[in-house]
Amino acid sequence: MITYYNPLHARHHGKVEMFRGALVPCFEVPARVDHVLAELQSRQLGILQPPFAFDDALLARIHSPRYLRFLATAWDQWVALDAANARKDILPSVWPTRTFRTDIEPDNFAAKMGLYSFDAGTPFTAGTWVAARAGAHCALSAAQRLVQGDRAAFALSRPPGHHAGADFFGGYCFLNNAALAAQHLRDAGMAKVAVLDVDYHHGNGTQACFYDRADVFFASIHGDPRTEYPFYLGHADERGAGAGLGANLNLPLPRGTGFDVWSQALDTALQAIATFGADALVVSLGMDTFVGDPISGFTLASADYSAVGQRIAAAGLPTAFVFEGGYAVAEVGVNAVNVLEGFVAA
Ligand code: OKP
Ligand code: ZN
Repeated sequence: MITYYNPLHARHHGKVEMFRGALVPCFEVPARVDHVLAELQSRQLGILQPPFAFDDALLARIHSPRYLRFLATAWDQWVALDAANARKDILPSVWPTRTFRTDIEPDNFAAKMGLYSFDAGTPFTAGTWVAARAGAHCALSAAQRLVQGDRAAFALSRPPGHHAGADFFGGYCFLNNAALAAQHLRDAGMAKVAVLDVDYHHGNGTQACFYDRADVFFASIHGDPRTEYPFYLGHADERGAGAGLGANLNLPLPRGTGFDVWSQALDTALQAIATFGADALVVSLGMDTFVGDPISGFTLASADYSAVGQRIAAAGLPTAFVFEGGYAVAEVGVNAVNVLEGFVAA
């Protein structure tokens, strides 16, 4: 399996995020991807390649032009406010909630940050744009590999993507890598594409990208949004809208859920994807379902991830794995590569 590794991922390196009323060190750190890379190399699983170069127009298949313009220029705008800002990450602090307008982009920089975001846990840093853009290119490259006939490919990158919507960042995510991969498969002629999101957190951004579409099925297994981030989306009654009605499947599970129940949800999701008749599969591969994850609440064990990979392989679809969350840094490499090795062995 070819792995497209983002050589610029460490350029995104947030210092702090807002958590329980305090600024705390970021959970989403460069070492996460370093551990996955080291584990891939030590098990000699597949071939590492840098991403292909893609035109930024492909990003606009999912993201709005004004949002992309903002991301590309945000750091320069921030430093132009005050040269001393160059030493600090950017965090939003004001947002347009219900009754406010979002059609007019404000001139004020803090107001723009809030317009294009939904939490204060996602710092924007000097290298965020170049890292996120190269990460999107990794996901597009993995999709391209499937178009060329490969059985599977892996996009190993950070920051993650599944919380990012057409025009907003949040949940450590800026560009929706999985959505971009799915759209790329559609644009290359695959009639029906499924996204399977196994990250602990609901992939609100991916769901929103495809909610009214019949050509991309979204299935997600995640912590119940009544108690778990991102809180305001991911309930079981969200089944799609308009032409997309029936093409969205949320399987929320309570904190404390273990592999017995989680794996039944996985089988339910894979059965729904088979019924949908997908031609290709994109997996949002979050590893924060692990028992040792510091910000999540499921109890999967490292050995369970081999079975996850085997079950996904049994779907028999060309599959692009896109790395998402997973914050038990020392174990994230073993766990992620267990999925990939389980897939390849099956
Ligand atoms: C991103 B992904 C801890 C509270 C939660 C946001 C979690 C984002 C998860 N600071 N903050 O889905 O793994
Ligand atoms: Zn997550």
